[in-house]
Amino acid sequence: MVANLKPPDSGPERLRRTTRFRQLLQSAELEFLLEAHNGISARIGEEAGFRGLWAGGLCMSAQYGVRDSNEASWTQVLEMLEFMVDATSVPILLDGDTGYGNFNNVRRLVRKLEQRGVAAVCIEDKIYPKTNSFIDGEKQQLADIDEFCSRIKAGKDAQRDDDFCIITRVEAFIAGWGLAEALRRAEAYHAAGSDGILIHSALATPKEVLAFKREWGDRSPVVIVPTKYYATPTDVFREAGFSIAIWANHLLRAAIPAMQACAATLAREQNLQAMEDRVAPVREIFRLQGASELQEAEERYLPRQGDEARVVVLAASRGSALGELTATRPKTMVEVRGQPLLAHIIAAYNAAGIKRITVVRGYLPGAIDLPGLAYVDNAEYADTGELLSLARALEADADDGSDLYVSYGDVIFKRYIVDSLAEPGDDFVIVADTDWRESVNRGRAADYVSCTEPHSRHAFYHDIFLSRCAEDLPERERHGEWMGFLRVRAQALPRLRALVRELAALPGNRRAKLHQLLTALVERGERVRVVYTTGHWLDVDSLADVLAAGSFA
Ligand code: SPV
Ligand code: MG
Repeated sequence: MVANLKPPDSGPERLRRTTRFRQLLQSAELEFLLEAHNGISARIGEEAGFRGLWAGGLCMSAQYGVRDSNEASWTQVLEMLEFMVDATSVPILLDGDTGYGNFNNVRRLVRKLEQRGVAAVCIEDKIYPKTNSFIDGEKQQLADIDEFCSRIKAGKDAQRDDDFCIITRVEAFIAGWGLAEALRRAEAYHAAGSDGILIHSALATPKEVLAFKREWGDRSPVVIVPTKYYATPTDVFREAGFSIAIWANHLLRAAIPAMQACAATLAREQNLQAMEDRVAPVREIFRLQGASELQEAEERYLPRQGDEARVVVLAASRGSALGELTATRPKTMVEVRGQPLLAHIIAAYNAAGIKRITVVRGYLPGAIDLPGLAYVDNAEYADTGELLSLARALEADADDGSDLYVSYGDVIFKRYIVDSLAEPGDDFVIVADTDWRESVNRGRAADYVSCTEPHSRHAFYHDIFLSRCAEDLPERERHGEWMGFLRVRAQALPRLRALVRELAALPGNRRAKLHQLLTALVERGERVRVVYTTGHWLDVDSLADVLAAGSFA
């Protein structure tokens, strides 16, 4: 709420709030102020089209849960005003009660209000601590005229901005005095420098305020608060020539029955459903707070480098070799040690601090329903390969601001594998298992890698890069088995995207596997860093693998 508005008084196109309040006060039209008592109500009032707001003592006290008898301190009022000013761009007239003391308190108040961007203050001719005008008004004691005039004069002398306004409120009618006393006081306050008179009345008709206005004429602007004479048509005020009418308590009064009904319903029903369509959606709160501006600002100010990495898990295939086990779910949802393979994969990434995970589904997509994941569907999974699944995932998420991990949905692994992928600074990193003969012994298909150097104790000190990755690599060229993990640095993602798009568009590549992508990267001159490791992963291809995984995990 605060930050999504420009500083309201800045820029040549905007007049100061004080100036705009003075214009409202002095305009020939009848203007309106709406009550607001905190940041969000002020925001709502401005959005509705009000060109000024009334920070009323009654409602400001009430929102603190105290009485309108100066129980909230003047600095507590000031604190709330600061939020209201930040939340809005329209001028705010503070109901400053009696000025919270004598002339000295008023001049300090005026200085503080100017500093906080409050456009004007209204002070009433009673004694501190005041009581609300509608509670035993006739018993209320009015201030001595001369003493009250000293508050006005001190306030006017204290203001730095010529347009800051001090409205003086005549409580003569409230306290049971007649028109003559009201006029006598108004005249004295006018002479002391008051910018306008607020004439208050507790009658159900506008009789008193109309009589006052008739006698007062246009000596200075006259403000009214028609709370009690609300049935009066607004044209009556207009024709009488009042300057401003204040709707002094209506936002809070509207909120009270709504809150009471909500509280009673929830207490009774012990269930949220009964209320959901009668309360504002949470996103409406966010909107009023200006949450979107903060998101934009984060884009602008927060460094991108540390952005959280994300993972694409390729899990479209059924895994027919697992037979009955995949009759009702895809391979990635087959359980080992009481949890689907996918849950083990997620846990490994989560343990490395990575939680943005997208799963590409194909076979029985509805069966992959773990919470907290994003999903992309490859409807053509039955006759396409992993390259096409990766292409779908990259199309679905255009974010190139963070590193990307590509992982298979049927490969489980010890958590340190993610860390070893994360460590090198290279654009492309893969992990290769030096124990590749194990795959040969088990007679399963594997993606073999040929690298710039085989694994050895010396190789520990060297950077090793991929030369080629293929299933049919001659034995003498094999240095390891690719385990199915690829990490791509954010800065290299546009290049990966372009290559995947290009390869996926070739009709002959519909069933292409990821090892083809790795080899293509190398052929394009990309350096694919290889990290050698031994074991600690399992490619679940067969029932025997499922059993082995049971003990692995
Ligand atoms: C207020 O809104 O706090 C006012 C107006 O001062 S009234 O409650 O009518 O006194
Ligand atoms: Mg008040």
